[in-house]
This record gives sequence, structure tokens and C-alpha cells, in this order.
Amino acid sequence: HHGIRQVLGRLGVQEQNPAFSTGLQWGGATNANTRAIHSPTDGQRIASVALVTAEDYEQVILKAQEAFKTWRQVPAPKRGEIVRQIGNKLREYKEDLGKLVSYEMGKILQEGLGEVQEMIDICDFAVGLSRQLHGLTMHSERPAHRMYEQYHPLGLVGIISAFNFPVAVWSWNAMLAAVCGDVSIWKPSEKTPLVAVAVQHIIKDVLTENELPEGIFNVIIGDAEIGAKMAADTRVPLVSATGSTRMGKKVGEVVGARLGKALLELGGNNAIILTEHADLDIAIRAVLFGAVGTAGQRCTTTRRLIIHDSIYEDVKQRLLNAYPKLPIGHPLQEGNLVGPLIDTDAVQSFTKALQEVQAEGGKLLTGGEVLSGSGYETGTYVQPALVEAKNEYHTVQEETFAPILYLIKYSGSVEEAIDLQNGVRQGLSSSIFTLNMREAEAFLAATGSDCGIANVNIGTSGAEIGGAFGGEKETGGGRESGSDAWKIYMRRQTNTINYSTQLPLAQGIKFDI
Ligand code: UN1
Repeated sequence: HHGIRQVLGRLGVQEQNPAFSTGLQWGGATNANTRAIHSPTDGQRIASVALVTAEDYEQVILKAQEAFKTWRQVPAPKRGEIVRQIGNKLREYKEDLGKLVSYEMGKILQEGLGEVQEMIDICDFAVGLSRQLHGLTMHSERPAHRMYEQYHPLGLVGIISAFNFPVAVWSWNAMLAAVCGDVSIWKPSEKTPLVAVAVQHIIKDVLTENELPEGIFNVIIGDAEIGAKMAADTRVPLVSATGSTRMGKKVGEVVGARLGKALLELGGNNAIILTEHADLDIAIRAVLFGAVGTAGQRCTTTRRLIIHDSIYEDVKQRLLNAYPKLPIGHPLQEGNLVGPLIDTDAVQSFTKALQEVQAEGGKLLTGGEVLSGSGYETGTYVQPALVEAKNEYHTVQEETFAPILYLIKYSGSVEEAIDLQNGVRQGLSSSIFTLNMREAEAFLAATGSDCGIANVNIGTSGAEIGGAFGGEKETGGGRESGSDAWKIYMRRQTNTINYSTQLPLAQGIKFDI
């Protein structure tokens, strides 16, 4: 069926998969505590994984600490060379990995392949970066003094990733951490551990071929409890976590309580503004990809559409034409654009949100059904929903991780639309469609969008890896991936060197005996 068994074989995913891997060594296979992983696409059992115990965790940390002692001494460009090899291997396995992402998580193959491409892209980025971990030099206020800063490896980096991007978001973190001289400990979502197992096999090959120490890249498969353990662990100076705001608040609190560093990439409630000057042909395409792509399960998914009343009916009609025609079905079946939700819990959240928003006065325009019948036996496929709503509705204020698009009308100037766009607790991604430069610039100004990502004539999702990715407010404030996001993976040191025969004090202080 879709050649999945062969894909698993080529990727080294077995019937029973161990609970952890310290780079070269896999362990915990005999652990009695195992979990079967079923595909949301057809309900088939794919394989099972063992879950880490507290002792396994301890072993992984010790191996990681040991590996760090070696890895931090490898010159950064040489570390980049290892990442280059990882990138090449990912290219080799792109098709298989993309398929497994699609089958285990449920996104369509095009998006599965796109996710692997993000991994390849961040590898390339990290390779270049490995020669550009620059600090600044400053002019000392004292004569014959030199002042500069340098970035040193930080240590162990914990990476907690979510089911919706089961490998790409890990790679943003792990590849940057690797060139920065850190070792990483990855806790993939317990809903999608198999593609993590597959990726770890690829990493293992590269480590073996280069005779590198065990434990530069580690994986632990477990539930929230093991994530909480890592968050509390002072041996892990940085914990990067992607997922819900609820999860992030917990992780952030625990990491904060020990004054560790947390990089949080949490929920979004992303809006597209359509002004009266929007090019609707491109706008509607962006809205569709943003709202129903990945079945509404991206943190960047378009959840709100803020539409000027002069074009409201036109936009509504265009969406009402498109929504019923969406090809929904098995994500490995070419032509389908919408796959299943991750599980039936997610379907319940979808249904519940639709009930609640209607109780608040929202109007369901189309969609909202849970599909049944041939091909939909799992109960995980839903018809994406369009709802007329008000921004202040409780339901609209929440992130429901499912394909629900709220249509919100505005009648005044672009400032009114921007206020609506900013009028939620989350602050990840945002966009405006307009051909009017005053509107576009107002949206990008200090008084404009309050999000970490703000686009013009591009949707909210599908960011490139070259920019810093993340958002403000309840999105958690972290930045991953491109730009200078690497800095959080290193410790900064300011160095002042006196090459004179005097000891002048800064600020001109006199302190002579
Ligand atoms: C996520 O959903 O957690 O911008 C990440 C995007 C993708 C990454 C999404 N490049 O939609």
C-alpha cells in the first residue's frame, strides 16, 4: 500500500523501535513500555516504539555530556562539514522521508517533501553559518586595550518538537546547534516518533563514517513527562520547545525557574488582511493554502481573514466556490490537497470549536463535517470550515489546530484591520494583501502588525528558512532557523585585553594606594 513497507525498510524503521539513540547506540528496545503508532491516513499500525525510562534518560545525558567535550573542540567549519554530509544524505532519502512524514503525520506528499526540503535548506544554511559565527570587536575606552566578543558552544540543547512538523523544526534547531558546537537531545512528538527514528539512522551513518563520538545527536522517545524532566534538568542549558501555548508555558516556567534558556515557538492565531486594494486572484490562492494546507495544522495556518466590506461578498463567494471542491483524502494519493487530522481528539476539537462559535453567534457557511465512508474510515478526515465571525468571540481568540477559517469584516481604514489583526493573544504570523503602498507600509510600521512574521501579498504560512522564525506574545518570543537565530545556541563572552604597562580603570576611576 503506497509502498510504505519498503520505505520503512530503506529508512531502517523496524517493527519494534528502541526508545533512544545516543548517536551510534540504540537502546531501550526491551523496555516493556511500548507504544504502537497508527497512521492517521488509514488507521493502519505502522510500527511500535519503546518509551524511555528515567535510567535511559540518564544514560543519554551522560553520553551527550561526553560527546560535547569532543564536539566543542572540533573547529566550527569542520562541524559544518558534518552537517553538509547530513544534508547530502537527506537529499538521497528525500522521497522516502517525505513519504514517511506524509504517512505518519497525514500531510500531503507535496508538503512532506517540502518539509524534507526545509531540512536540506537549513543544512545548507548551517554549513555557511559554520564559517560566520561572528562576534563584534569594540573600541576600548582605555589606551592599549583591546575589546571583543566571541561565541562559544553552549552545551546540551533539548529539542521538543511537535507532530505537525515532525522533522523540519528539529532540524532548524539541531543543525544550528551542531555547527555552534552543541550536542542535541531530541524528544520528538510521541505522535510521530517513527520519522525521528528514520532521521536518526541517517545521522548515525554520518557519525559512523566520520568516526565521531556517540551522543552528538541524541533522540529520546517519550511522553510529556520526559519533556518535563528535560526542562528541569540543569545539565541542559537550552530547551527549545515547539507546540501549544499550554505546553510552552509549562516548559518556560520550569526552565525559567532554574534560569535556563528557553526557546519557545508556540501557538499562532494568524490573520490575513484583505483591503479594498487586494489582488484577489493571488490573495484567494494564498488564503486557501494558508487555511486548508496541512489540514490547518501549521502553527502558521491562516485562521482569520479580515476583509474590507467593499470586497467582502466577492471574497466570500470565491471561497464558497472553492471550499466544496477541495480534494480531501489519502495524502499519498496524488491530487488530494487535504489529508486527515492527526487523530480523533483533533477532530473533536474541530467539531467542538464549530459548535462553540455558532453558539456565540458565528455563522457556519460551509464545511465542518467529519467525513465517513470509503477512504474515510478512520474518522480523521474533515471538511474544512468557513465561518462568519467576530474577532472578539472566545472561540476566535483561541487557536484550534484544525481547518477553520473565520471571516471577519472591517469597514474603516487599514488601521482598523490592523487593530483586529493584533487583537488576539498570539503573535506569530500575519499578512496583508494590498497594492496600495500606504496600506502595506502601515502594516509593516511600528504601529502595524505585532507579529514575528509580517508579509505583504504572501500568505501567513510557508516561511523560508532564511528568516528568523517565531513570534511574540503567547507565541513565546523565540526565534529559530535563519538570520541570527543561532546566537541563542551559544554563550557570548566579552573579552578585554590590556597590553599596556598600566592598569587604567574604566570610567576613569582612581583607586591608588
Ligand atoms: C510550524 O508549523 O511549526 O512557515 C512550522 C511555515 C513552515 C514552518 C511551520 N515553514 O509554515
